[in-house]
Amino acid sequence: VDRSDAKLSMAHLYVAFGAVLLGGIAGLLQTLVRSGTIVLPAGIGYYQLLTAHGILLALVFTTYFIIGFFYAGLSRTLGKFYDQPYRMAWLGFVIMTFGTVLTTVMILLNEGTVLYTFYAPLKASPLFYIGLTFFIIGTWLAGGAMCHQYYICKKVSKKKLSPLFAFMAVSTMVLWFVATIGVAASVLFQFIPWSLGWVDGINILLSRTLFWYFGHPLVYFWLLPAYVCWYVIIPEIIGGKIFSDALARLSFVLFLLFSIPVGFHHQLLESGISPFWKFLQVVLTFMVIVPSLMTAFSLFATFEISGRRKGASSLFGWFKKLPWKDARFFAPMVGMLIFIPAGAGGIINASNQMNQIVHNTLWVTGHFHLTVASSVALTFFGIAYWLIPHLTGRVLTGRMHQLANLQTILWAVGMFFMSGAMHTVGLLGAPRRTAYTTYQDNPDALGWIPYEVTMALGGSILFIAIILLIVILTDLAFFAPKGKEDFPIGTVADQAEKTPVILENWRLWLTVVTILILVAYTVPVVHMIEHAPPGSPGYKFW
Ligand code: HAS
Repeated sequence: VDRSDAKLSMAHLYVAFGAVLLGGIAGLLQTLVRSGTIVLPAGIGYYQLLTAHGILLALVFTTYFIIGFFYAGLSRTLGKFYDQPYRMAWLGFVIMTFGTVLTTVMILLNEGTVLYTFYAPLKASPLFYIGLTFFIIGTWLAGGAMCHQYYICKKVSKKKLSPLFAFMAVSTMVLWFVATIGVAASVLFQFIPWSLGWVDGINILLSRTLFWYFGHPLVYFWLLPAYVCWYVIIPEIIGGKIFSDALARLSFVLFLLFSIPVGFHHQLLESGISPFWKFLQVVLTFMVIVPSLMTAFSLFATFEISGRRKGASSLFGWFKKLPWKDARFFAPMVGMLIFIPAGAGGIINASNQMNQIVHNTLWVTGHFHLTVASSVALTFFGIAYWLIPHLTGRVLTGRMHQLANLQTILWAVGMFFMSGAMHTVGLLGAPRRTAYTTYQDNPDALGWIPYEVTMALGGSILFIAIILLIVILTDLAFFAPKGKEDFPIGTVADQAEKTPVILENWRLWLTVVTILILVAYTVPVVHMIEHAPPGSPGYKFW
């Protein structure tokens, strides 16, 4: 990666891992409060910590990491950034960071205690929403910079297909553009005027719908960069080949098409949306499972083929040929393994009848700690172990491989206790997003406490893992021996079929996604606007 592009990428990674540390502290405290282990000093509230934890980890860490990783990967596969996109990228960084600081300060001042979903009628200071607006504008500039770079390079090279990494990064950012339209509309036209007192009500159902129009593709915005690593980088690390370029691209196209018109699966218990539209979006949710199954198939194929090339002959002999001691492989691999039960949990959530049992319970919190906080986070850590030394001109030594593997094990063990207890106690009815309470010593609620203590135990192990992570990454950025760490990019297997050019036809895919969104959302949204009950608190449009 070019040196100036490396600086750009590193700036994002510093903010990302700074957010991990702060968000991790908030997470540890909140799990101790929830189990009744400690009482917070100085008037700090449980929900304030929960908001900080959610925003710093689910939004700030992920977004900065993804953008930093993509800049580095684009520089590696397309070449040094041209001047204009480069300047746009830095401007995006400044605007995003201004928004992040503003929103975080509001949360710390207890002026933005509205959780990461900022559901109305919870109301924050206008500055909280203005900070979020700057954050989103900054990400649009980042996405714009990547698309611009991609466009110029494609024009210069005159090739119909771009490198797989670049295609995947651009598809992820296109997904982000389409998804953020919903949240931007809600923040600009509903929350800011309402929090400034310009209007005295807000259409709650519409605001939640616009949030989930964004909120579900948001989870694939987190997942797809992990898939970039699994598809493009892992094959090179294990000494194998990418199973199929066409299959990988098709799975990204399917994510673009099906991840947006499915937000209602977060609102299955929300009144005011007709069962027909919920049904339609549940069907589309089952469509968005397909590209993950394709990914699982492709990964197993890559592992098996490479293992057999190395001499494995028995049915599962290839398993032993994988480089288990290599931290660049081990962390993402543990993430992949965790994604098997995590994905199964998602399918349970998406099934209408089962959703009635798990919705708003700690089960859902358990689900997203396995998906985003394990499969995705571990993959991002695995990337950071080679990306940071690559960008700072240092090397990942054997000792650091061992420490990084210990970090992965600690993370998996902590998450086993925390997420396992969350899933179980969720099925026993424990609600999510609740501070410590025994509900006046209700026997059911008293029965939840041992699980909450187990969650706190898992949370404490995870916190130790975060400290270890920060130690490793600080070493890799500033103290590790100087040298050249590789940026692994896989090559496609010789027997893979030729990639059809149609897979990179953006006009076509954007038209299809627009149609799907219009079909899934137009009628219910019009209904929400027309039938907002007059006079109910908070039910005034805009
Ligand atoms: Fe989810 C709620 C449905 C995936 C994140 N989800 C959430 C929330 C978050 C979240 C944050 O339908 C809570 C939001 C809130 O605050 O309220 N989710 C799904 C479905 C999937 C899914 C169907 N979720 C994710 C991912 C996330 C994420 C990914 C983050 C990154 N989710 C739901 C629903 C709700 C929900 C409902 C609402 C619940 C409610 O009522 O509130 C699917 O995409 C999952 C498909 C995945 C698979 C797994 C494929 C496995 C692979 C690994 C292969 C492993 C290999 C290794 C090859 C089918 C690819 C083998 C190697 C060897 C050596 C053996």
